[in-house]
Amino acid sequence: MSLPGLPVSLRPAAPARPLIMGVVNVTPDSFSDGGSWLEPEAAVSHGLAMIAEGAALLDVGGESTRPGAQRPSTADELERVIPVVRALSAHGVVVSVDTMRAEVAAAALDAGATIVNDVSGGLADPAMLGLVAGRGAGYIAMHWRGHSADMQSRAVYGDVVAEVCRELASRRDAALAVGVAPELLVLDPGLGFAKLPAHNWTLTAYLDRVVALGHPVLYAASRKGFLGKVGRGADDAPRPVSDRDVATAATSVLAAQAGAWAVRVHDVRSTWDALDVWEATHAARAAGGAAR
Ligand code: PMM
Repeated sequence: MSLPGLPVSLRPAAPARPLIMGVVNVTPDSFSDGGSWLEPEAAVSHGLAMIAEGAALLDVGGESTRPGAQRPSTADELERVIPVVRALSAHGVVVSVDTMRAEVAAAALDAGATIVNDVSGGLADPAMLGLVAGRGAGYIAMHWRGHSADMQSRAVYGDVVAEVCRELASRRDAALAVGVAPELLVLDPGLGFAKLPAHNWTLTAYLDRVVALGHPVLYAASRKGFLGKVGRGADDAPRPVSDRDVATAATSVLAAQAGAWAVRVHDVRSTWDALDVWEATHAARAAGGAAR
């Protein structure tokens, strides 16, 4: 098993175009698309459409982590996620399962997922890291300070970049200590999780510091609240979730510039085009002004 786009021996010194991870939320209540893809058939066809648009992998989740969200039961999460993971994997899609529960992760790996995306970085379920290590799966460890019900009360930082990097490094150490393969470990600063808008902007501005921790980095700003506060609407109201994909695509370019491995987005098309712009510009710059 190696992470898509990144056999470790090929880890680029200069930024390469990030992969696009398409979001498949099989939940009734996610902030961005809750309820849209609750039926397995709808979730699968939405996922396949994102692959056709250029997504390299799909992240399937059955638990909403919006601020204040209540957790589903394990049984509900399994029922939502597993049929979708199985069907997408059968289509040959690289699937990550977005879960904090080792039991759900194990069932998803059995159903064909190859990566576990754990927004708690192993803090929510003590069995998670051992499971991932034992199965040789890819692992995305996100910066997290507690469950969604009260996480925003933990959005207190002196130096958000230094603290997120330090706390992520400690999750990295915990994962490596139980045997998660270093080349399969991805780090994610966790925008919106115990973060105020200013924290999200600062982490975006200094994403290269997270990259400097030495692991592939996932950047996941798509449609999040801080992106609703930019842009020009007819009034001063925040942009609705459905109108944040242009801002999201702009952040994908910033993530590319910082050297992210992948961006996790809901709208693949707009990020694809934005990354085409970044890639063409990057290639022209690398050519040293030698265009004829
Ligand atoms: N955000 C959400 C869900 N899963 N996973 C990772 N690794 N990083 C994130 O920032 C992240 C995540 C919440 O967004 P959604 O409701 O649109 O899925």
